Amino acid sequence: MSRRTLWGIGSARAFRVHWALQELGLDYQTKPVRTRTPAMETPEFQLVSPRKKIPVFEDGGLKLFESCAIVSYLARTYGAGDKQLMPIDAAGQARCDEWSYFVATELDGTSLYVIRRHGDLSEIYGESSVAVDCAGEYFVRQVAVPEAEMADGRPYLLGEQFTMADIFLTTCLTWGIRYEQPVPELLLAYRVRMTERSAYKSAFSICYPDL
Ligand SMILES: N[C@@H](CCC(=O)N[C@@H](CS)C(=O)NCC(=O)O)C(=O)O
Repeated sequence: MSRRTLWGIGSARAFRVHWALQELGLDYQTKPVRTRTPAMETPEFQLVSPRKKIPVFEDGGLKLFESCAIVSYLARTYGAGDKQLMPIDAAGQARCDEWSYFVATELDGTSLYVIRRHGDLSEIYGESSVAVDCAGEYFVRQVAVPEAEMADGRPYLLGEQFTMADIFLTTCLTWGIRYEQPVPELLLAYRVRMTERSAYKSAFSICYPDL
């Protein structure tokens, strides 16, 4: 049995961790807990995740929440040889963090999750078409930032190297498409390239077994 366990399937945040694990070639076991299902109510899950959120990742005695922090941990702990999810130099790592935080805060937290909270989850968080519309407008403005960065034709967000920032950006682009947000052509093509990676496909089949 692996020392690593990932709790969570069927969500973009959980998918980030599955994808990172696959990119790094790490073995792990998956606990197929989906959000807002009875699997979240079991004593077993509530012991692991009192905040009732996925993903949760366990590595031996270490337990981590927050998809981006988990992926960052994996990158820093297990990146080696040709399996790296961030640059090895300090400046490159700072740039990678910069883009990762940008995507996590500006695209995920401030745009897409606001649309979700006050749209699909309005029964819990309150219905607000104003919040949904404003968050959509904000998404359009913010997604233009990585579009401008990649206008020089670079294959990845940081340039020539695939990093965890690509994992975060790709998951937010997929989410944006699902929410019928206007994603720029350049980023649509980039997203298709990312989804062709074999690690992406392996992660997808684990995280979305019904699709
Ligand atoms: N910022 C967290 C968000 C975690 C999160 O909200 N997960 C959702 C599924 S994508 C969840 O478990 N929601 C259950 C709930 O809020 O009740 C992360 O990136 O891991």
